[in-house]
Amino acid sequence: MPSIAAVPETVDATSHAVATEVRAGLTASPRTLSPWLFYDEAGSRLFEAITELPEYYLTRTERDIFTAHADEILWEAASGGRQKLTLIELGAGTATKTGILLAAAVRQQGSVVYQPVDVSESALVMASENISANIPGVSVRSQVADYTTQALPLDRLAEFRTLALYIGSSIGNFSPSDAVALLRNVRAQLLPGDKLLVGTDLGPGKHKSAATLLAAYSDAAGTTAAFNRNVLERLNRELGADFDLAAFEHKAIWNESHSRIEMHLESRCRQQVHVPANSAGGALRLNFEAGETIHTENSYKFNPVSVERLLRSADFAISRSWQDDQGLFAVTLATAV
Ligand code: AVJ
Repeated sequence: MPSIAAVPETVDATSHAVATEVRAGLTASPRTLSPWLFYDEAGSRLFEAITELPEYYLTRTERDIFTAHADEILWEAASGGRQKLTLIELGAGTATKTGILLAAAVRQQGSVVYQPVDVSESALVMASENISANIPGVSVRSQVADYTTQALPLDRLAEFRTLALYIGSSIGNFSPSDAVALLRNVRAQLLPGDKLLVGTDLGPGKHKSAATLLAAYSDAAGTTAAFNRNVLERLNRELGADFDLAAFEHKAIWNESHSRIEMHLESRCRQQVHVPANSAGGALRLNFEAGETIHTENSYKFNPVSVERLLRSADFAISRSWQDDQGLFAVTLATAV
């Protein structure tokens, strides 16, 4: 999948990837930075804080859907309890919500093998400790890998079907064409009859306003603003750039025609920013106009039709989907065809 920027895995590869990404993105017009750049140590902590904000309904709503329907989801995934499942999770992180599904899998089949995949080894250590300590019957086999570009380290056991989890609205960071490419990569490694569970944030609807959506990305406490600006701090720290953080404003925009929230950093004034020479090339002098933005993230929002279209394009058929009462978030179970 060449269109998806690879997430680097080692320290050296990381700094080179950051340098390359930043050079390409900041000299482009309009200027962009990839969302994976958010997640250094400080950024990962800020994201955890975002998931607990009153305005950021995504994480707790998905957790509530799992709490209400985990047994049903696992039963359906096992084709009415007829199959035994192995769970693999793409971009598992610390796997805080996954425990609810794993506990249901243990109730259903006595024990379960869980394979979390993530680029962050430290997140996987936390996931593994957390799950092993709290849910007897789960055997965790974590794997450090980049699911967007690499083969999934599937540990296939005879007689077991795979249930792949791609939750948390992670798919929302990808453009529609990259999302299809990513899901096709997953599908290519599954067998017909294997299952995929996807968590998607929903666009405005009967109970959900664009204001609710926007507030989740422009919270009153300023945590999302700090998360957004942290990317500049990262470039100062890792590349020796001289971004003045106070000179960039956090902006969240609802882009209706693309059905996505966009995050930008808007230059408050005309200014010049310097990035010293590095492994990716010579020194950069970047001239920002007042009001010019760096586009740092897209977070796509779905509806039942667009989720179905996406999954079908990647050769999955929808089995069933679950939503919260307010129609904020959807969890969709699909079958590899
Ligand atoms: C981790 C991609 C699901 O898009 O809601 C949160 C990231 N950005 N607040 C999202 C994010 C700003 C988040 N995802």
